[in-house]
Amino acid sequence: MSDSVTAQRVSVLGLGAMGTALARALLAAGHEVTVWNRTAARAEALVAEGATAAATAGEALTAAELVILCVLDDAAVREHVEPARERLRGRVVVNLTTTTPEQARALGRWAEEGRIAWIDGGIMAVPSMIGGPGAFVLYSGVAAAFERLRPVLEVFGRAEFVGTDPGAAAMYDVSILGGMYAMFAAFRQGGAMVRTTGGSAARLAALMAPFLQAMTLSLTEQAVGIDTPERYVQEQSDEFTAAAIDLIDKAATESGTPTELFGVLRRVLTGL
Ligand code: FVH
Repeated sequence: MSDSVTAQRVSVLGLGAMGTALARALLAAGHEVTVWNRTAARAEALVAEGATAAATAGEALTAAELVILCVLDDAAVREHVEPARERLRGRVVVNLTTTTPEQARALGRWAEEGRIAWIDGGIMAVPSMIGGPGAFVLYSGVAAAFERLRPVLEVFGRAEFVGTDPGAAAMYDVSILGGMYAMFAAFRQGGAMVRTTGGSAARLAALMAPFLQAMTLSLTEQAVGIDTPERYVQEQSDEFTAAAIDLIDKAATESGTPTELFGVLRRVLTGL
């Protein structure tokens, strides 16, 4: 534990792959951790590492001022927090379960009515990255509670507060994931295309990765076009972009690979 961080009592509910990694990071940082999982056996390894197992979800929810939830989905969160609203009053609940922004907002409203400080989070990491340099977590909701507990939350990875709307973290989360899936779809398409010329997806990966990495630098510039379109001077015209996409579409047709991706790209990127 660093000198500036006081040991906190923290409860972690949900000990799947991610919840276990979160609890382990808290233990490693010297916090007093109570854990609970629906299937109790999953808590055993953490207990051997110093955690305390709660017998019920209700017990875990009231064992600490800071409660972290990392279960399957919104329904699983509600199943356990709804019966405990009175007992959660005055506590800080950080929900790291993936939900939609609207589900996060609804939980935020529910918590506010019960005087619970609710923070929603989106984990931008896989379990093995937790506590490492590449991990970051998006948070939104009650800012004062977040700032107070920031040193604890930073044990998971960089802590990025993105707004007081409880749905904000989930919205950034799904937007980032959307970017990832769009990239994967384009890579899959490209892999199929290069194979028709005797190439390989492995070679494409080696060539495409550094190029895409360089292209990500233009996202900040393109953000101006979305945030303040009136100030944006577009570097390439929509006609140029549409023609470039049409050419790729034609190459896909010639190679006998699917083309549906390119119609979507053309519409989204150029509106033409
Ligand atoms: N794993 C990842 O890479 C991603 C990274 C981004 C964020 N996600 C989200 O984190 C939530 C948990 O994910 P996980 O990886 O820990 O998931 P599992 O290993 O499948 O564990 C699921 C846990 O949820 C418990 N659970 C399911 N239903 C209920 C319920 N009705 N009541 C209480 N707990 C429930 C399950 O318990 P059990 O099956 O062991 O009894 C596990 O502890 C998730 O939102 C990801 O989207 C992870």
